[in-house]
Amino acid sequence: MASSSAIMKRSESVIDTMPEALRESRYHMKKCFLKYLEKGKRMMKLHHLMQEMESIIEDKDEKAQVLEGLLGYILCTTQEAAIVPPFVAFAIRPNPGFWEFVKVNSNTLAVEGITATDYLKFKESIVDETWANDENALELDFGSMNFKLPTMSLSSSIGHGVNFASKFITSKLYAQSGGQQLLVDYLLSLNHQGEKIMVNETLNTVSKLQAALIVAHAALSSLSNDTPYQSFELRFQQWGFEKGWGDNAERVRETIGFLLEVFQAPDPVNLEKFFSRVPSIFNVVLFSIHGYFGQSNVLGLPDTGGQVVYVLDQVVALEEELLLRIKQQGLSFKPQILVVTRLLPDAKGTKCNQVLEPVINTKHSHIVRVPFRTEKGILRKWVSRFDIYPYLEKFTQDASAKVLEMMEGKPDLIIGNYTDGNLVASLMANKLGTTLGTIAHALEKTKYEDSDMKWKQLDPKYHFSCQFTADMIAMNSADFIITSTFQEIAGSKDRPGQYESHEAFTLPGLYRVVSGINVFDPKFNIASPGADQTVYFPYTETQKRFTSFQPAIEELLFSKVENDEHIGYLEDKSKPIIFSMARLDTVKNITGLTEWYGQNKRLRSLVNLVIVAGFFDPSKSKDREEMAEIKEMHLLIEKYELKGQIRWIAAQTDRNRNSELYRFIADSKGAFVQPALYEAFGLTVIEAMNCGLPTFATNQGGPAEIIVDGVSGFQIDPNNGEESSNKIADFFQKCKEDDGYWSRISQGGLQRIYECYTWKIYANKVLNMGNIYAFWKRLNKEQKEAKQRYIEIFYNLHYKNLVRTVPIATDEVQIAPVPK
Ligand code: UDP
Ligand code: LCN
Repeated sequence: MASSSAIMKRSESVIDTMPEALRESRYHMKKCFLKYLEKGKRMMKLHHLMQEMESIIEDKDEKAQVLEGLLGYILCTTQEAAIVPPFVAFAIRPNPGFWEFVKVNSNTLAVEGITATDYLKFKESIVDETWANDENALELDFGSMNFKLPTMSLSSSIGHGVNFASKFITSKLYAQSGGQQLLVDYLLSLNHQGEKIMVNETLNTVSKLQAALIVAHAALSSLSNDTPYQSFELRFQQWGFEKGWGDNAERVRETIGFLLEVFQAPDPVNLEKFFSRVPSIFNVVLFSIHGYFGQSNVLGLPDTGGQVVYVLDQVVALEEELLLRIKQQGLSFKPQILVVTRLLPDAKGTKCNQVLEPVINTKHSHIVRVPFRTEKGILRKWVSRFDIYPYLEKFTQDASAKVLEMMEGKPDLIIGNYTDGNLVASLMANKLGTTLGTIAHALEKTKYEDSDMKWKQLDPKYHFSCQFTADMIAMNSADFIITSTFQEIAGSKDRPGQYESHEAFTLPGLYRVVSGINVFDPKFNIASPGADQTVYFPYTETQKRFTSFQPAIEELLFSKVENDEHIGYLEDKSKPIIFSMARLDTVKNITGLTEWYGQNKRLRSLVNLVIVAGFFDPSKSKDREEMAEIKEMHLLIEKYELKGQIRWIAAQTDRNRNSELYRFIADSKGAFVQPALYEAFGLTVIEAMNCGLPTFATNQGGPAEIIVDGVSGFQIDPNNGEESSNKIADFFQKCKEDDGYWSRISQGGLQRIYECYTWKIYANKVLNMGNIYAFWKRLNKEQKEAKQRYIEIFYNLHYKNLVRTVPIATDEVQIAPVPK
């Protein structure tokens, strides 16, 4: 690691410090750069660069000196390098969101700063020299369309766009004469199906509105707080006010107070408070397209994981918050939320072939299913999310027509989920002029190493050319982007964020993105999901426990029978259990956890292992990755002779029973382990924590933000099994020695959840975003329109051609009518 003195010098840029750093150890560096060049053109990641450098310097002290110096620091912050003899071009990331590019001539060690464009050309020339040198190669520069928009500059502001937007809006209201009139005009435009809200044309100027507000505020101070709005509604109407300010005198007075403060002086805090009261959202459309999307029996089916859980819980939370807000606004309108998904005639025992389904635990929300249509009619069968692109444009048209019919008008807010949902949401929002929010859940680009450079190779299987293009379109169309964590946007110290990796990248032969998305864009907002607390509640709440599941859970865990639902058994039932549950994808690393357990005798002596994942017969899987993981699980159980200490249970679909399983494990004073190689967020982590189960979760991705290590759970390194399994063993050892330790961690987890990870917090934040960005969008209308035109050209001239390369699925069987 670099010493602090070296870091202190790093106030300068790399281009300033690198020449000196190379000079400091010129002899070794010359050798080192020659070694980098040895294998010719190629890409090198940080660990390769380090390995080769370390192999060059034989003397231990000298090695330490170099690594501790400035050069060590520069290398530590390097993400990758493109070797194009005689140059080595470095992509350096000193801090989240900050990148520098330099090229070093290996013969002279001369250093030159280069632009992102030039760096990308270096990369391209490794795989496609002609393209790299083509002066007319297509370059995308979405940043060039942000000609008037401000961006943030502090890393600590990333993901808090609403706060920044409020400041900027406030300054804009005061920057130009007539600025405040923009706000008055906005309020005048508010309505619900033609019915005016808040103000009418009587108060159409700042001075008229301000004067009326002052009078109203004074009049309200003589009324008791709980005086209903109806008792002064008439007087308010005479002054030019309409409903929407509040349901009683206190609330109306507060709302008016916030606005008066905003009119009096620039005041972002009161602006934010005021906007949280503005009734501008009643009808919301959510898109979650690829399926299976349903309310039962869908988890465990291909492509169907946490996103479905998230969206269903999201609807319940948004409806609850909308109902509360509408009541508090003194209005009596009914909100409406539609989740639009694909109708799957081949529903495989799910309800995914039903057109309309009320969302459980809501009053006014529905799932609406719209089929995929091709020239041959309705497509019956499931298609993978990677192959979904040919159906989306037609789907958008059909879905839009359905939504307009059901809502009897335009929605106030459209939110997309995942690439397919975000693209459709952006097309529809653009057509209707509706505010657009997008949610990635997981961006595929970072899941596969060099997926951009290797797109040609990967395209037949994954169609990344379509996916990355669709992602760029949606990200740039969105008025706001909701993320679950900071990491999702700008990563961590060592790892770029998922969005950050879209700042500059290249698909050689297709296009070069020189400015894709800026993580400092105020559209980014963190709103972390929660877990349904009527289902996932602490094991201590005995009155609420779903005790009827307990005999079945006893059987699931402890019977010695091996069948389609469980294999393996637990010899010593008195031991605590470490538990994991996930889809059996490679990235979830369930096999990794099984291996760590197999190899760690101490851990094995302390606890049993229970896994819920996949199923047991690889020949029944459609997915190559899953097949390999199933085989690997069987091999590991045999290799480490785990039977007697492991229970492997097939994927479970009943969330109530699953929640009781988490609590059952908590009763055994066990723990939950989430060992993923990378996890975007990790709903299982917060489900377990909500149940009071101490949780060990991967330090790669979202969970590193959820858990404060040693306080609300533990972080483990999925790439260091020995260290991780010992950390788990240490915990159980300590629990034996310290009676209260287990409960302290359990409590710490619960506290963390209640403070940061609940659906109530989420819904409140998202609706505030909807309100603020609706106005923001109006303020930045010209710029938004210019960008949208750029996006439309890209969509029509490029994306559509890419979609044509994706094969269109056909059904072998005759098409049946779609059930009503
Ligand atoms: N899940 C489930 N049964 C299983 C595996 C997972 O019900 O066999 C649920 C789990 O409780 C969680 C979701 O599926 O609600 C998985 O979400 P997560 O964010 O952990 O991962 P994803 O599958 O989205 O990558
Ligand atoms: C997708 C993932 O990969 C998970 O990490 C998230 O928890 C899930 O979606 C819900 O956002």
